[in-house]
Amino acid sequence: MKVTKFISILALGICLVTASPLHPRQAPVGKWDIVGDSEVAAMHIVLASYKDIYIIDKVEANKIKQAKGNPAISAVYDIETNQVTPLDLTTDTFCSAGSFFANGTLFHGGGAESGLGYNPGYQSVRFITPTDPNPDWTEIPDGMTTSRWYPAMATLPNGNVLVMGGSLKGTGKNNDAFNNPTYEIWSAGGAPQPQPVQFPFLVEVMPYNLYPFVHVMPNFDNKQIIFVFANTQGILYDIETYTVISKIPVIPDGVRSYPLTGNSVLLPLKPSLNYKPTIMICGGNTEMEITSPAIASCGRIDPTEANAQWEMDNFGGTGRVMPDSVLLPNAQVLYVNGAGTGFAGYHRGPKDNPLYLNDNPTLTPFIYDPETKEWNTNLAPSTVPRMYHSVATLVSDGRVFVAGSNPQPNVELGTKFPTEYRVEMFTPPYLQTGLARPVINSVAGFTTLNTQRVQVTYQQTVEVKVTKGQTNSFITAAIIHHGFVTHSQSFSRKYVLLKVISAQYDPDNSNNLTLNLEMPPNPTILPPGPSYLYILDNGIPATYSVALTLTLDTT
Ligand SMILES: *[C@@H]1O[C@H](CO)[C@@H](O)[C@H](O)[C@H]1NC(C)=O
Ligand SMILES: *[C@@H]1O[C@H](CO)[C@@H](O)[C@H](O)[C@H]1NC(C)=O
Ligand SMILES: [Cu+2]
Repeated sequence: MKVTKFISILALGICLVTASPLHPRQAPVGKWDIVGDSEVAAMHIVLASYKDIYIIDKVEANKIKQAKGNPAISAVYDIETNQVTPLDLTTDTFCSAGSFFANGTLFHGGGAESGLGYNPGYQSVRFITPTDPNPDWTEIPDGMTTSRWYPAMATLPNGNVLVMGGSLKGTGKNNDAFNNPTYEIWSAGGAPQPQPVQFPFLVEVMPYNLYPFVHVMPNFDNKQIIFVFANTQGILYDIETYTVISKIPVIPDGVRSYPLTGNSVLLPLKPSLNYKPTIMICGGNTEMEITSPAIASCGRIDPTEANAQWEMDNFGGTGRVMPDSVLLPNAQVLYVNGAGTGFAGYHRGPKDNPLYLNDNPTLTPFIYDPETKEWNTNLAPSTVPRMYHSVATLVSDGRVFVAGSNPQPNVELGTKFPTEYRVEMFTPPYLQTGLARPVINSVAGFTTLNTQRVQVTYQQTVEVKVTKGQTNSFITAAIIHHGFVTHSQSFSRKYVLLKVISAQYDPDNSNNLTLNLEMPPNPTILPPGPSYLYILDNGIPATYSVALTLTLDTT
């Protein structure tokens, strides 16, 4: 009887959602607030807990100092208090990468030359465990046998971390002398030290192969298959057999990777589509010219399909280079930041008369609905230009943390495009409806949520108790693995919609529901390690998402 009631409400919910059209001529939606000061320029960020964001910069004279007295290049930003606490590092993290091991430790590697009391970071690997009582970095300065500046990373289904490409030295675009067309795989044991594996694809896509796009492909054969894309091309690659499975056709309209930086998203994976992986690559530029307009196109493709072809659209009608994308809890994609012209790099010329390589900041966010393929461009613009070295990530309360922008070799303030320390939160339209938000009361029996991560495993049915937000409830659930964000990339990021096995109103309180949710089928679909559970009522996310750890251990 309860179930019947729920199903009829569910039908109503669907009705409500599909009946609400876009109103392009109404007042813009979404809201920006400047909430704090990052103190350390936000070149790289990662969500470390429901409230902490780790910031990582390059060596430069940031506002705060680390314990031993030199400028901090890493810090914790607390989104509840907007307070910043420095973290200690000894090697330069300039243009590095990161991804979580299955055991919950963040693996971080690569960087650049020495300076301001820091050692070179080209071969460094670094570890930090957010669940430690006082998390801080440990480093192995010569951890990698080879130098990597601008590598990519991805957490593999077995919980190891793939480190892909990069160059041996800092460079605008890559060149043959600096190219490092190899990858290596770090295991959560750290030993034995991995040896680089040759990867000819990174030669074929020269010179635009830095920070290649890497996505782990869902499958049901327990295979470690990645999609790798750089410049204008991509391949499917089987890691265990060292085999190129297929080549994907050239994407139309121009170059999509550094320094003609575009953005790549693995769109939400859905059980109803058997986790079919659609990748969307947007923006970029055609040439390294300051006045060159950014590419106003996106291509969608499922690289696992035989004879896969790009399906193109106009990126909402505006060209962007260096766009940042955010997978929202409601399965839509938010695009923020970026420039209308130019490419990634520092300003040229004297400080008092600089020539910026990227200009015409794109201040208006766009929201893309992967299902309808529609763009909502009628959103409130930010007032803060954020171009080279800016970042964005979803946080647990459904808002979006936006920071950075630093087209400067060293900290520079009071100029047209300064080292930007202001932190903004973007409130997406789903938090502006005035309707109540659902509340997650317990997950797998735990009620003290977010004080510790709830451990779950693949395929497990997990009981979740929620208080619904609305009269005509339509409950959906998703898990998001927030990636490591830098240079318009979110390494390892995944969004997986969950199967709702059952939903029952509690007998004594018809505002409360008990849900049974099925966790994703396997670690090719969602990487093991830290993730966040989002519950939505009619597309409005719960007050907080819940920190989970997906474990490979089924005992
Ligand atoms: C996870 O593995 C890394 C790499 O070996 C290690 O440094 C770290 O201590 C481990 N973390 C936990 C929580 O066991
Ligand atoms: C039912 O909802 C109320 C109000 O949100 C909440 O305080 C309470 O914990 C819920 N009960 C259970 C068993 O989850
Ligand atoms: Cu950079």
